[in-house]
Amino acid sequence: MPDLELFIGNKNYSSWSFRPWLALRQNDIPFRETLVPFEFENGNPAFKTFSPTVKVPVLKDGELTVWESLAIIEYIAEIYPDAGLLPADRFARARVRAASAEMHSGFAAMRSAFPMNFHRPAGS
Ligand SMILES: N[C@@H](CCC(=O)N[C@@H](CS)C(=O)NCC(=O)O)C(=O)O
Repeated sequence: MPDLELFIGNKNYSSWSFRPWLALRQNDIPFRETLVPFEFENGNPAFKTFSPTVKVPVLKDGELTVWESLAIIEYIAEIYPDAGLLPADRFARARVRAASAEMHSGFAAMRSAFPMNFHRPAGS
C-alpha cells in the first residue's frame, strides 16, 4: 500500500508543485501534503532536509524519494494505473509523454512572461 507524502512550495506561484498535487487530488488518491514555503531570498534551507535537488515538488513513498514533477506523475501513474493518468493506448501514451516532455523542458520565454499567479486580478 503506497504511503504518499507530497512536498510542495506554494499553491499560488509554484506551477511545478501544482502539477503532481493536481494529479493526486483530481483522482482522489490518498496523500499527505506538506507545504514548505520557498519564498526566501536564498532559497529555503529546510528544502535540504527532504529534497535532493533543494527544489519542490518532492514525493516520498516510504523510503523512496522521487523528485521532478514529471517523474513524480509517472510514478503515481505506475502505482495507480486505474487512475488513467496516462492513456492505455501505447501510441497515445507516447504522444502524451512527448508533449509533456516538450512543455517540461521548453517554453522558457513563455513561462517567464506568464508566471502562474492564481491571485492576480483578472485583466491585469
Ligand atoms: N524541473 C523541476 C522544477 C522544480 C522547481 O523549479 N521548483 C521551484 C518552485 S516552483 C523551487 O523549488 N524553487 C526553489 C528554489 O529554487 O530555491 C520540476 O519539474 O519539479
